[in-house]
Amino acid sequence: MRKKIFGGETSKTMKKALITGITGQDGAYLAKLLLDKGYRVYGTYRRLSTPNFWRLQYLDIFEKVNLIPADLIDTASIVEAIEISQPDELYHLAAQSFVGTSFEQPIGTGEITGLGVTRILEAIRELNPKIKFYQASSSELYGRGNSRSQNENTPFCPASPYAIAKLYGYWITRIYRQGYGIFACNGILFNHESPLRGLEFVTRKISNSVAKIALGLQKELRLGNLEAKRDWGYAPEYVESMYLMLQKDKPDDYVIATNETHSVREFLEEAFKIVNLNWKKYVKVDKLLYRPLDVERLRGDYAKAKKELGWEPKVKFKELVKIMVEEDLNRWQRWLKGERFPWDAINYPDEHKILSRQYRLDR
Ligand code: NDP
Ligand code: GDR
Repeated sequence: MRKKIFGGETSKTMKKALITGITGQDGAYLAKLLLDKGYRVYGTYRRLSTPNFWRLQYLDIFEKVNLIPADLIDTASIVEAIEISQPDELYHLAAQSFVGTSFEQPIGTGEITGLGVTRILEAIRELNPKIKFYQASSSELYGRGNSRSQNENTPFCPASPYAIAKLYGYWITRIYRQGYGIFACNGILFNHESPLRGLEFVTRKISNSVAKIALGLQKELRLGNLEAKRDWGYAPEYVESMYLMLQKDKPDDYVIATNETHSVREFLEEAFKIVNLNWKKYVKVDKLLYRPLDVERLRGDYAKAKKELGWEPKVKFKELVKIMVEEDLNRWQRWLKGERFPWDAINYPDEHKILSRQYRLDR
């Protein structure tokens, strides 16, 4: 057994949470939720040449969280993060989370998104098996299965290197729960979006582009498969389900979703409607943006979460699109007036500048 060390002064009653991936969309919203609940919040972040704390700054919680450098491929750094934070609850959100990139970096995705889970569970097992563990599982596990809607008993049929890495994470979580008695839960979350979503994901790519097109800053929007259907919910509500899972008496796995499904095409229509423009005039389908294999349709049945966690989605599809487009419009308007604030959009390169494996296959 390793020697345990204790982090900064905390009152005995104050709960402590460690969030891996605190710089990501869910990490930031979860940190805010837990701070509001009175937790002492620690979060791991990766050392980058330029800091990436804009989401924490955007939510005005940057000064309130405790940051620990750690990388999922470096076991020692994970052990260190747990030793420093001594958490009651560990929310494992860090991952290479973009399905498109997993086709470009299948091995790295396996290391980070798959094996990274075991590195954390092993550290918990060795340092303090009483730590409650949340694993960020995904609706991508269902992949290309053919059920009309998916619940906790639906068979998995992963369709990307990302999904198969998440499948490994899902099962290793169950194995540590059953084999070692660790309080470990899988939240099988369907797509959830927000103004803090990364710009490479289709919803935010659309909301950001619609805002720029409406303001005359962009001429066209290139997209891949418009027929893909997803069950899209609102991220701040989804992180609440993570917290609820770890407050139960027994660990279990839960689907978190809205039980609605909409296509990328519908998202486009709705988003352009908000700025009174006809999407057909601006959108081009680009086959380079198609994935080698895509998930066609997802719709999650969250009945178990409703019954056992009392969790339900409130923001549905149209409201979600509105929240995202209006926020991106507002940001670009503020930017044009000379206001400067923490924000990601100005740092992204145009997609046509990115040369990928698909680009080579196309030539
Ligand atoms: P993001 O991509 O926004 O955030 C991912 C986080 O992981 C970032 O903080 C990122 O750091 C960190 N990270 C990436 N690689 C490493 C690494 N090697 N070592 C340490 N940290 C790393 O994802 P989301 O917030 O949207 O998602 C959170 C989790 O939930 C992910 O595991 C995702 O796969 C899963 N998920 C997400 C869903 C969604 O719809 N959002 C649905 C279902 C599951 P950095 O900021 O430095 O890049
Ligand atoms: P997804 O999200 O793969 O479902 O994974 P994404 O928004 O990337 O894609 C959704 C669907 O839109 C289609 N699509 C495009 N996607 C992107 N990114 N860019 C495009 O230009 C484009 N055109 C069409 C895709 O082909 C796909 O069918 C997300 C991530 O958050 C995962 O981490 C998480 O596990 C799942 O949601 C649930």
